[in-house]
Amino acid sequence: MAMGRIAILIDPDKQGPSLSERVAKLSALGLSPDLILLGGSTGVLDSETVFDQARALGLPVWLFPGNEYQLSPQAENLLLPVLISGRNPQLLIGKHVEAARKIRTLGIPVTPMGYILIDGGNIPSVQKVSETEPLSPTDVETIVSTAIAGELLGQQAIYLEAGSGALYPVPTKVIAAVRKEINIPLIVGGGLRSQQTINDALTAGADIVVIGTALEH
Ligand code: 1GP
Repeated sequence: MAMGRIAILIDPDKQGPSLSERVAKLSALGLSPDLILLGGSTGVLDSETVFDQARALGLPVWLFPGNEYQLSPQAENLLLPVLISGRNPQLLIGKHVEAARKIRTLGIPVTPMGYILIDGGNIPSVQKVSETEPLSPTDVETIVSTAIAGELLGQQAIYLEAGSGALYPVPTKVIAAVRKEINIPLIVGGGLRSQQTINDALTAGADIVVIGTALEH
């Protein structure tokens, strides 16, 4: 299997199986998790259960917040997304200003992350909530240029997102093209459901693949 890390995404807005049940589902695909991502387009983090469950399994939890109500000082890291594929000023700087002091008081490491939404064949909640248009997966040039711009602007990771529940994951061709041009970690998620698609994303150059929906049902 290709090198890379597997992240289980837990959406605070959705009821779902326990973390150990998700780990068992993942293991049925022949995979084991390296970390937990906690966050979603909407919703509020109203329970600390995930942290307890993750700790019991020895897994770090990284926040991947869709809003300032999904923050917790208990996490090991905060991926601070900047929606660089879109042109909504609120998601480029506005929300960050609103949450800045709260984030600082958490006292946990922050990784600024260029977040690039790519059409996955349906309309995911991130598209509705962000009111931005995804990039076309065939427009590799724009996707790569967006990732490079993110790196030049100081982002410390790039997330290629097909959207939760995407019909089609980010094509391996896109992952490979971005990987070739950036020198920061590459995270890929959205629509990854099978061992094959997960391994393909890792082989194409993803450092971390994110699996949410496939382990929720
Ligand atoms: C969403 O990329 C993640 O941010 C996960 O997507 O739910 O389709 O696995 P899925």
